[in-house]
Amino acid sequence: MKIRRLAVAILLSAGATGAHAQAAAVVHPFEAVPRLGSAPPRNAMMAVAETGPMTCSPKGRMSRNGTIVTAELDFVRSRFTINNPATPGRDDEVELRSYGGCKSGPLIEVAPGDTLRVDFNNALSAQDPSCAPTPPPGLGVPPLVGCFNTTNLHTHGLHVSPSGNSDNVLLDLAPQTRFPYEINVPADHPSGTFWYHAHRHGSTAVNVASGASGVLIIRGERPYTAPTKDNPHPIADIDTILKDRAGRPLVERVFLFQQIPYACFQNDPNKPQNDWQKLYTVAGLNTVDINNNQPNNPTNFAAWSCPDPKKAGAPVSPGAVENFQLQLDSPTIWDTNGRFTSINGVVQPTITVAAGEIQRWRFVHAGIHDTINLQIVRAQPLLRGTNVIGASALVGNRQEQKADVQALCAATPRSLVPQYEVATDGLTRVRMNEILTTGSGKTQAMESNYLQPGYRSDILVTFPEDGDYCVLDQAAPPAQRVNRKTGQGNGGQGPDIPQLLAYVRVRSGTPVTGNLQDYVRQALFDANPQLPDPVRAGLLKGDLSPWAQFITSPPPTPGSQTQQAAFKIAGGPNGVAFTVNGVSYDPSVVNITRQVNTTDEWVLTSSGEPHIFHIHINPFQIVDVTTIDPKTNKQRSIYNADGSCNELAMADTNQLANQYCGMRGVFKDTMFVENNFEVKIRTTYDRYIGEFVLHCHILDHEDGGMMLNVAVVPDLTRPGHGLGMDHRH
Ligand SMILES: [Cu+2]
Repeated sequence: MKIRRLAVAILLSAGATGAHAQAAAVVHPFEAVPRLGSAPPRNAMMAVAETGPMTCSPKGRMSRNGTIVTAELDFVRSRFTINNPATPGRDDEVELRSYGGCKSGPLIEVAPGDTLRVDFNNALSAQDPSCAPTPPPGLGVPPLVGCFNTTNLHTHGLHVSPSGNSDNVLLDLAPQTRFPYEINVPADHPSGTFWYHAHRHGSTAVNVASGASGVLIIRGERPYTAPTKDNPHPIADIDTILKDRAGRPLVERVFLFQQIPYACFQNDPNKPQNDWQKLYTVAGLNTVDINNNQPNNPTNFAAWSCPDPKKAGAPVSPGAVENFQLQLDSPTIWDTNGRFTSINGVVQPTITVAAGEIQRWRFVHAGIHDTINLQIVRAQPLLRGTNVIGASALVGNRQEQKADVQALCAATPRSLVPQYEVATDGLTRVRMNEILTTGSGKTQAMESNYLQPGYRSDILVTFPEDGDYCVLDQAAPPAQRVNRKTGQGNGGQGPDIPQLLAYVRVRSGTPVTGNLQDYVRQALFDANPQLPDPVRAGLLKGDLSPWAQFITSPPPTPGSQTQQAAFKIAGGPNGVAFTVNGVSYDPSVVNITRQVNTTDEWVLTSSGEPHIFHIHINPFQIVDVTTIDPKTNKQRSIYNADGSCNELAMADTNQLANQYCGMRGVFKDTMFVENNFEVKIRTTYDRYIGEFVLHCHILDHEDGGMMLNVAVVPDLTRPGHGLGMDHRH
């Protein structure tokens, strides 16, 4: 094996000084997401401490008065550092828009029935060149994009009012403005993993790319109760059964995945406004726009760097996200810029777990553009007992780590550690979903936890024995990548090379010798003797339906019309147009009006390249996914009658299983829509009246116009839709 830039080489020369010692990799422990100076917990479940140090104390406090939780959230430009394996020992200084001044927004934790008041303070500067009638060219601002210091707050996945000062993304909160959000989380709200992020049209991508996101947990303690005639499916929280045999809640870890495309610029010190046009790369300054199509310019595809300001001989800005076109608006920029996905603000953190311990990991994909194919893999041993994974010590940028990651973290049916998914997009599943190897022979394929921007996934994970493990972002199959030079290709299904997201060191504990799935199911069974026998026995079969709030969507309301969301990047008068159903976003137009407390079927499609459907306020059930059957040239379901994937789904697979497998019947709020596939969903516009949006969750697409306004009204058949008059006329 070629060992280049491998930390083992450095470790073997331990004791060396000077350059070697400087280049030695640094171990970065897993950090918990930041917490605000905290409120006393409302219930015992909330007292579960997350493991891991917390190095940043965000500005602001969280307080509780009965069921009213108040969180101060400051949106500020602040300086901090992000570790970068390409320059081990010298962290990158960044200056980003963030919540509370930390790398990730603070954890907000409430219970069903709470009122969440967010005392939101947009502390960004009112001097905002991106908001000028003609923004400076260095900001690379296309039509519909700009006003990066204007913002708002979205509670992604919550079933709450979209209006007024609740989850209202039609607001523009100007810089230097305070705004009192009040979000009433109904008492019958599902518990689960949700998140919050900036969502003002035009600045969403820049804000979220800067790190303006945080985790929002709704923690429930409603125990299982038997069904009654009046209440055939009482609400119960999965939190109440995720315990160990001693009755203690499972240790949980929150993973906020961020993909911050910061770059360091050589700004002219004599200019009052920075120009954000000359970006440092390892191949020199990139002074051209990547979209200006100069494929022969090597700096277009070179990893970005942040030179040591003391040695650069020219100004070096802190890492920033300011130039929309150069930093965000390219289908391959995340593959080429060399930046790493961070977890709670840390690149390649090290997690330590005991063998046999079952933990609950809550994944939140808060990146703006790129898929994470999350796999957990047993690391290959190396060099007579020495193991770079054990040393948490890969150095170099992503391209430079490629060979080592491929060798050390090779995913095979034997090395893959299963993930037992209990909730998708925060919503407890009817059945536990085992993410593992599927099929056999020619159709054998390894699954991953396919995290698209906006997705959440709660898994139970356990490590069978001592050793070292990799948390990987697995590469997409070649046919499903974008060509990094031309930007052409199917795309959207993952990185071009695998990336190591985190190290896991498994030490001590009790090894698991038998089948892991049986072990996890048996552990839940053993931990919950209070349950009635048949319910408890269901745990041995992976049946989570007593704790799943949504089992099946009602059928479409008689007379309802099938709705559609068809995503397409089309040619337009100003170049490209980002469209849904043929139109780009117009804030003054309501595109779709539906009636409250009715159910519709929707058909979701993408053409040209994949997009990601997200609709606010109400979750939806995935009823079916179809694709063209080459034999008949007609759309046909990719699912067998039992919900497993048929040969149509497996047809284009040789490494990663089709990500739609395991999704039939699942409730979600964000859904990948692959070109050449049709996704059928059902949704009920439950309870809440008002205007909200659907959009592509590739956030530069959203800013570019891939969004529609949806209004839910009392009665479609009455004057003014039951509101007496139509205020738009
Ligand atoms: Cu899109």
